[in-house]
Amino acid sequence: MTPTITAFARSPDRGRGLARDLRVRWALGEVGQPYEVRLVSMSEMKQPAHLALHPFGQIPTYEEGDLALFESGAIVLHIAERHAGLLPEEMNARARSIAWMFAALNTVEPPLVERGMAMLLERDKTWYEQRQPFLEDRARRRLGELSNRLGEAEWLEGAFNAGDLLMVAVLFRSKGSGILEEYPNLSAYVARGEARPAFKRAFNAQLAVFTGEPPVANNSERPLPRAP
Ligand code: GTB
Repeated sequence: MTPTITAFARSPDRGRGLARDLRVRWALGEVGQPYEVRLVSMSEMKQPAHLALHPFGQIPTYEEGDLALFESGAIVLHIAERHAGLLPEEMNARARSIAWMFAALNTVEPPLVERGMAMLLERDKTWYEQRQPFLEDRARRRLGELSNRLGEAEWLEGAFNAGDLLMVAVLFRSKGSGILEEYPNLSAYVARGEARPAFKRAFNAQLAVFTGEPPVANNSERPLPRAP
């Protein structure tokens, strides 16, 4: 059964990879699973039909038969568990890959998001100048620790897996903000993720929502018509 995901009808970043449907599209692409996309507006996301799928009125969601999921991490884990290619077979290696998935979402993403949100939304606040150095330090500490662990390795835990997919997706959102570029091995790690054909297809498909052009390299994706 072809799953359906939801994505922004008009993403504030104009489809440049910040919205979290990117990681779900990427995971589906890595395992070769075609998918449909239902685009939702900001107001539709807060209506009962969408809230039934996502209690917090957000994207992405994932529907497959009678299964409905929210939270990008849970969705990527579901995809990785149901298809070969994103988690190692050996149980200990599999557990470590899942640990990296949690690390990406619970340990690395929060300080990066907090820093980014403050830069975006709080610049005119009286506390901004005082608070920002703390947020910068927290983000740098996490990136430094991750950079030390990755070292010169290509991926975090052996071959590319769902842990790398989520970590690269998290780091990618800070690309160009200056802080990621302070860690050349992390920049190179993100570049390796971006070079994967499934990442490119996912990125192009998200961008195509904004430009209105059909996705170049993902013929399996057919945006569904919007509800009247
Ligand atoms: N923990 C959830 C997950 O991982 O799935 C978080 C989901 C989430 O944050 N969704 C955001 C959303 O629906 C879109 S991704 N927001 C609407 C709302 O909460 O009302 C975050 C995002 C997307 C695009 C930008 N941008 O373009 O600047 C910034 C952040």
